[in-house]
Amino acid sequence: MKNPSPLALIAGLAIAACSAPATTEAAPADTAGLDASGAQPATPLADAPFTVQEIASFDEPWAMTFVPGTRAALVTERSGKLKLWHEDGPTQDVAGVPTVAYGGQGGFGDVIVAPDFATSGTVYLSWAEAGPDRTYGAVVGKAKLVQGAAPRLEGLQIIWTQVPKVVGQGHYSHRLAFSPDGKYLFIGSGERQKFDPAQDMKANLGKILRLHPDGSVPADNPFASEGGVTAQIWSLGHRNILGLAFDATGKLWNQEMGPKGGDEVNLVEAKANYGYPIVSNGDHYDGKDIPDHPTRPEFAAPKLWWNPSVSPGGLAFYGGDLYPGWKNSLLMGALSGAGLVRMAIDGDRLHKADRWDFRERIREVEVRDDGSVWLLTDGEDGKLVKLVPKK
Ligand SMILES: [Ca+2]
Ligand SMILES: [Ca+2]
Repeated sequence: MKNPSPLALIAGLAIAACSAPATTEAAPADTAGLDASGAQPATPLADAPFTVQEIASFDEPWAMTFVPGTRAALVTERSGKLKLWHEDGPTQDVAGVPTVAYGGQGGFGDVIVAPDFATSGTVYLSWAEAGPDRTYGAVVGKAKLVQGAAPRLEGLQIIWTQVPKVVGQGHYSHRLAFSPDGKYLFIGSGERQKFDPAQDMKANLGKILRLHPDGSVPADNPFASEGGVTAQIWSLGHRNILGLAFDATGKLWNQEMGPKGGDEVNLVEAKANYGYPIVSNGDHYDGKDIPDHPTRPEFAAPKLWWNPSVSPGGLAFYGGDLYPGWKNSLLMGALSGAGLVRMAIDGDRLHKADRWDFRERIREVEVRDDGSVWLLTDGEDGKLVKLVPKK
């Protein structure tokens, strides 16, 4: 940093305030100040309220979802396999999966179940697809999961495509989430490491999209009247969205891998522009400055950000009872940050609450309906692990 930023000044004031005589009440956490921005020290696992139980191994696992009504989970492996893991039996390969463009950051992406899974068996998947002339783009498909001795996908149908496909295999995002009412599918679409598409209304890159479950565009989308892929857009100015999660009040949160020092968690609102690449509280990896959010208040600012970066992987809402102190939190994996981050939701605000040092890159976070927390670690020998509360 060449010049002291307004944030550094705020941080200085906050430190000065800390050395003042103690008051009876802790200062409220402020999302515009230190609580929102700076480094978050990690707690050793020995001091965490859980132990970590290793359950299974996968090859470059990327995403998972528990299968309702079973003791099983679907796990995507980036090179193109879909696994059906069973708590009480051997893991199965699921047949009928699409061909994925494995390379760079791409391959198999997210997997979620449809709101009507109990009757339809429908699952949604995202993956990277090759186009002409070395171009690539993410797609989203839906299919029926047939379980049993030879599990398979039936009737796989692509319902959404990144437009345009571009050269390069970075920043697909392709994270998926259904609204709590089950009426809308939200898709995180990365800016494909091309910066400007995040502000281009003729591209659906660097955006969060809102569709009907069949892929059609809801008539009340904020840009519906403009047609084309513009009509899909719910919010814009995003970079590489690697987590989407609804909380108990129906608010949608996203995390995104920022540039250097600019990883963000945002409260996602219709029509909002989150400012990338015009503003970021981080800067480009080559050292080039990106003006910070306070310089352009017309862009929606992150609720929290991390400098140094933690490189987010996965995002889940915690509303369970197994860890009463965690009720109404967001849990986020950290890749370079090698741990698990907990954020406490406070209305429209968010506070950094815990960060545990796993010494492992965490790619995915999932909460089971019994309130247990499960993680996928990243890489060729990725592990499915379960957090077990300490007595
Ligand atoms: Ca998941
Ligand atoms: Ca900046």
